[in-house]
Amino acid sequence: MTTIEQERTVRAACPHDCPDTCALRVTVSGNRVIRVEGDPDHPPTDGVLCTKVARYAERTHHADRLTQPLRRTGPKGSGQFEAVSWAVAITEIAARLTQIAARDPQRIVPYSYAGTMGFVQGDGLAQRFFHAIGASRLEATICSAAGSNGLASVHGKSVGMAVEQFEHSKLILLWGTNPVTSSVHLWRRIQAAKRKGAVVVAIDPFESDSAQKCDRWLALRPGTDAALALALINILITENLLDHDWIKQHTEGFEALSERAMQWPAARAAEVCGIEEADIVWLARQWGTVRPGAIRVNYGVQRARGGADAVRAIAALAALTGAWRDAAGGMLLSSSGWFPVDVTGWQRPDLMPSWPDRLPRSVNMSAIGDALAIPVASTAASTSIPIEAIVVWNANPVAVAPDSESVIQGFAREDLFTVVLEHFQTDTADWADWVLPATTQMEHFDLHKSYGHTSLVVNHPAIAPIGDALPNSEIFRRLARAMGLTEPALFDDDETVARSALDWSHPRLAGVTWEDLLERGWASLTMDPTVNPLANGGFPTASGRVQLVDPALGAQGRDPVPDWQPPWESAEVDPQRSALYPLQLISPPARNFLNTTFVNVTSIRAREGEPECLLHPADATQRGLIDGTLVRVFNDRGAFAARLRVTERTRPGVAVAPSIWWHRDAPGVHGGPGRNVNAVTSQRLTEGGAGATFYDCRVEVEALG
Ligand SMILES: Nc1nc2c(c(=O)[nH]1)N[C@H]1C(S)=C(S)[C@@H](COP(=O)(O)OP(=O)(O)OC[C@H]3O[C@@H](n4cnc5c(=O)[nH]c(N)nc54)[C@H](O)[C@@H]3O)O[C@H]1N2
Ligand SMILES: Nc1nc2c(c(=O)[nH]1)N[C@H]1C(S)=C(S)[C@@H](COP(=O)(O)OP(=O)(O)OC[C@H]3O[C@@H](n4cnc5c(=O)[nH]c(N)nc54)[C@H](O)[C@@H]3O)O[C@H]1N2
Ligand code: SF4
Ligand SMILES: [Mo]
Repeated sequence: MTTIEQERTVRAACPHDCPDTCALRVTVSGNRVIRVEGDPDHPPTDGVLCTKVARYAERTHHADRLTQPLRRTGPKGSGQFEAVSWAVAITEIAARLTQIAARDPQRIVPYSYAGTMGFVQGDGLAQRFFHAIGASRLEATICSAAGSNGLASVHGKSVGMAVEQFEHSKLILLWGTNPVTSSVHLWRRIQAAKRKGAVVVAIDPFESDSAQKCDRWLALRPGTDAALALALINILITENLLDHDWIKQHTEGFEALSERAMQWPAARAAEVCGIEEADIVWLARQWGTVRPGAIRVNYGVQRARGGADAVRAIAALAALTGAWRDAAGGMLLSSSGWFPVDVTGWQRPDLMPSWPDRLPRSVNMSAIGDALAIPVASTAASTSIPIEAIVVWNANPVAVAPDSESVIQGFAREDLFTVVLEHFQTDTADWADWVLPATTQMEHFDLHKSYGHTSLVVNHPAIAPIGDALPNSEIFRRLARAMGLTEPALFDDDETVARSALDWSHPRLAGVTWEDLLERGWASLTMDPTVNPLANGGFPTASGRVQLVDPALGAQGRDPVPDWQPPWESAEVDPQRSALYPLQLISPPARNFLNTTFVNVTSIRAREGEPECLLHPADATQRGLIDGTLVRVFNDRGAFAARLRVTERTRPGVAVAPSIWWHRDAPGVHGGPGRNVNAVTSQRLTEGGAGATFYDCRVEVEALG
């Protein structure tokens, strides 16, 4: 007999690494997700979702979901595993970690990023666990480190204008960002502004889906944004398009910045950026005269050596014209600094053995290939403690970290103990000793902040776990117990962890109660979105002013005044490499994927087609290549195969490979295994923030014969 299950609706949050952090309504029947929709009452979501998450049922109930703990049976990387019970898995993993910790707990490295951005299933209990055992710390630099570092220099923290205000701006600069792809709700506001006559300018080497819809597209060379910003400042100064009053009251360092900008006449920047001098002058006059003016700068500008300084120079533009005076003026990189997060209560760094005096070493996740290169038998000094165990959750380093060949070599080490918590058998899970099935957002509780808006969003579980999957939080509780740890904070339940993440006495949470939040599913911080909170300064810097110059950088051996630093892989820094590999390669997010998430969802992947490499007609002709050819994109680090697209959407000298495909989805090169774009990217780090330099990468392209 079949019974018709009653449908119910559950309030949830999108867990993904996307500034929009949508509030979701999930329709469930029995233990099946039927539909996922945007919450019409949550202003930033406004009832709309991207195509990816609108298809969340397909991902949740995918036939390939991992449903049981798996123990490796074949050689590393062979993909041979056997299913075992949770009891066996936890006991054996705990025993091995205990053994390694007895030698030196710093030999254990946690590796996680933004598979889910929730306070509970992200870095909550997991960090407490690793802190308590004294494991190495992870420097979370793979995405936004350079930009955050630059922004902290200028603004003190990641604060900026309200996303709601963009629809009232008259001039919008989309600087290194493609919101049609990566922030669809912001794009809707920009469209509204356009309908009211706003001028929208894309500053991007690639004519992205957003750039195509802008009034102007300035196709600068990758990694030259600071040069452009300094030239704009130069013109603002020489043509006196400054807000002297605002500068005087709310900034510091104007003199030194002016001196620097005088070294950047438009002609010099035009040469460095590879754009027309007249376009620079036009843009400076627009920025200096049109109000309200808003800059949406995003992470595309900070994936090259000088990314932090690019953000600093761009942020200075907003200050110099007093753009902040207007509600719809200023700039936005990330809004996450508005949330009163209590990191100590949430992640409990005090559980580290000698906190706060001597902390365990930290490993930069953007150079994990190099970090894994040291074998356990190494006798080198303590600066190079070998990694003997790596525990991965919410991340897919084998596919997303730069310089894949070195990352894979590291994960292939026989003496490395690897545990991967996952939904699917990813490129990383392939190299694991243990694969543990984790619940998805549809199956666990969480609480989210956002880096694009200013409300908290709750995630209630919509269905029971698929198979034997467990939430990350529960897996770390069980490991802690099996390792004999007794600290009560390691066993807090999910709601307690969520509540611990915020400072509830903070004025921005005044009036927000936990009960309301649970019931409604979201709560806005108490900030008036019609008022620019930074109109009268009050930046979270030591002086409350915008720091056009950051004296503290001197002590770190960096220039206190922002300047352009040529990319690592440029003719200025490395002429030999630039001659061998004449093309700059960027690999921005593909519209239908979210990093490597969703690549294995059939209907979504069908929309992306196959791995592609875009080249300008001049570059294609020079190499005798035609559209549709299968090409090999390569340098001395590695190679990947892709379908060539010849198009004027990229500028001469720049190859574009929309990303991030799984390695296994790409055709192999010359009989080798499939590789994605990270086969060619480098482990060099940015000057500020020690971030990844994915778009600071030189390659050559040839037909895959
Ligand atoms: N659909 C989708 N959405 C996503 C993601 C995804 O993978 N897919 N990823 C999410 C994540 S993790 C992040 S961090 C954000 C990223 O969000 P954004 O940083 O806004 O990323 P994109 O939207 O790709 O925009 C980056 C743009 O920068 C351009 N660019 C590359 N190099 C340079 C440069 O040197 N200077 C300038 N001015 N532009 C440059 C690229 O061509 C691209 O169009 O998006 C999030 N949202
Ligand atoms: N070439 C190139 N490389 C890049 C970038 C680029 O632009 N170009 N972008 C970089 C950027 S901005 C980022 S942020 C990184 C992204 O790197 P990652 O954060 O590693 O992102 P994903 O590839 O989406 O992998 C997240 C994984 O977490 C898993 N996951 C999701 N939710 C859960 C959960 O609740 N529990 C567990 N256990 N697992 C979960 C998903 O199944 C997925 O496999 O990639 C970087 N790499
Ligand atoms: S990925 Fe972004 S736009 Fe899509 S549902 Fe999630 S938060 Fe919203
Ligand atoms: Mo990211």
